Amino acid sequence: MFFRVSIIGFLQALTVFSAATASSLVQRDSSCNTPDNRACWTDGFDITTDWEKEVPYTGRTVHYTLVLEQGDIIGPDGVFKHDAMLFNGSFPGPTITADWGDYVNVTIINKLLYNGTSIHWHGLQMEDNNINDGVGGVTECPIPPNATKSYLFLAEQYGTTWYHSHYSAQYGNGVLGAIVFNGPASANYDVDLGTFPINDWYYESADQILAQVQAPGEHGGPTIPPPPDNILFNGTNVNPADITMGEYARVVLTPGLKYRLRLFNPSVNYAYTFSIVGHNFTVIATDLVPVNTTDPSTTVSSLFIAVGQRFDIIIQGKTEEEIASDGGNGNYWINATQPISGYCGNFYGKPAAILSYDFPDATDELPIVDGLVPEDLRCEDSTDFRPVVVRDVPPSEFSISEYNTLPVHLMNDKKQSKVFWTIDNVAINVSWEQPLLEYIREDITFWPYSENVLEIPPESEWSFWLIENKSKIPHPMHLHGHDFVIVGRSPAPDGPGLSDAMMPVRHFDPVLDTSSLNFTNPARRDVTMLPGNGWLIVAFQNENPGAWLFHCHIAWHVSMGLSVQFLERKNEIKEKMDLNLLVDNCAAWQSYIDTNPPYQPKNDSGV
Ligand SMILES: [Cu+2]
Repeated sequence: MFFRVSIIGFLQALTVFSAATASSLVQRDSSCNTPDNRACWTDGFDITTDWEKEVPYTGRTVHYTLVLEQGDIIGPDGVFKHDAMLFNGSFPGPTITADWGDYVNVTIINKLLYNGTSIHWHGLQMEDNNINDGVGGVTECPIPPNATKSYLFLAEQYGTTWYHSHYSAQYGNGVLGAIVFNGPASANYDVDLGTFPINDWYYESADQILAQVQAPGEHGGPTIPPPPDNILFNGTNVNPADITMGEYARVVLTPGLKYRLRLFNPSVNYAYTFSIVGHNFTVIATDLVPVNTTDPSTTVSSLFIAVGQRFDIIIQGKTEEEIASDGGNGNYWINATQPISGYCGNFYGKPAAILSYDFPDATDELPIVDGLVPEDLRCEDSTDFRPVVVRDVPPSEFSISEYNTLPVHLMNDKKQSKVFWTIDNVAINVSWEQPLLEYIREDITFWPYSENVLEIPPESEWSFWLIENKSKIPHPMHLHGHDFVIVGRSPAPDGPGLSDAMMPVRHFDPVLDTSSLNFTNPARRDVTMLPGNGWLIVAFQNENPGAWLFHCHIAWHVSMGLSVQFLERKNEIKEKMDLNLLVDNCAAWQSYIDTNPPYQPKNDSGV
């Protein structure tokens, strides 16, 4: 269910997206990728294929055009939202769908009134294609108002992900949508229910909230971000103050069938534990990484979903007899509850949607059974999932030094009266006019300290990073251009994190902690939690030339500086991609700001 809105005072965008329909070069056998054989894809390609080595090129390009407009709207719960920014007038924006091995061409038309934009394709590897990563001030200059930019990339991976603005905290105004790349799956299912985003929703604009959060709070500490005004499930929910306004999202199942649901968390701040009353479910992919379902631990009753993460799950629909024996009315609550510490999103209440069965005795009443409160997962995503395509990490290459240790601090700058998050002792602050790739294009090898660039040592095959959190607030860390493997993490605090005493400070101790690290096919994905007062070690292969952000995905935190730029295989960037493609857009951006427009100046890190 997509929520379509009318932008008050502005013309509704024309919906002009179109998907190509030409047949694939790679023909699929009719017995392949059926409900009983989802592991199969095309001749020679299946769930065991390592897409980093082989991709089933289809020779097809799928085209989308997304028009980004701005205005005040009446939101899905009936309440005015200030300065929403939406693709083609909908929240979430249109889902971009392609097959594994297709090329995807997305044209962005910026109709915002006084903001540039840059659109990032979250989780896509962008092999040798850093210039299409869509980060303003890193891989491109922003797209100025009334300008157009086309992004072109390969569906090298398959599964569920999303696209969003990477221009300050702009995606918090609604600048996001889902991406589905069809491919094989590690468990069978009958029906693909499609994407199901669950995210925080605010009546104020992201810019209004960011200004509050950047200002020091009481006693010089950070200002606690405001709680969300609502939590949307697939773009809708009832109004928490008056449930006659808006409507619950409903997922409708036929008894006995198996369903795939593609969960993702496009919040700016809110992380949650997802559960469905009376139902367990099986995880088949963590971000864009298919996971082995033969291990019983992949079937769970609840899942912690950090900001930016995706989980593809299989739900076995109950039989009519099972529904009857549950004593309910065939409707079950879908919950997105919060760890009670309040450290990974401000407390909201009991946001919910409804899973309903379509059968003769079905009613459209609300669920009767409240169900048990799911276990408090303490702001930590599970690292128990094992990728189908095994990637072992050579322990012989592992070492920790000052160079690859990245402390994360909260910093109160009294002179500026602003709070920052630093990583490696710098709060990143990029230049929209001079992205890092422009330095590379011009062969300039020095840049401001505030760019927070870390060069990957060119001789290393694997790159290891220890992130040490010097605050109680956990951070969902996201890497561009790679999936990282999670080599280790400080154990979850014993208590639910209600008091400081339950949040001991844990440093990585090479003598004591090295034995707890996992080098054998560790969990692999593109977002994972850095525990409060704890540490995280991730690793990735040094093989994708470019400038790749590694940042906290809480929109407020990355705006306040919590990001580095990994500069990888610097000397190969110019030979792998045409950096002259930067020039026209940077000239357009420069001439836009030179005209002294009614332009909203940069007031944060820029990313
Ligand atoms: Cu953060």
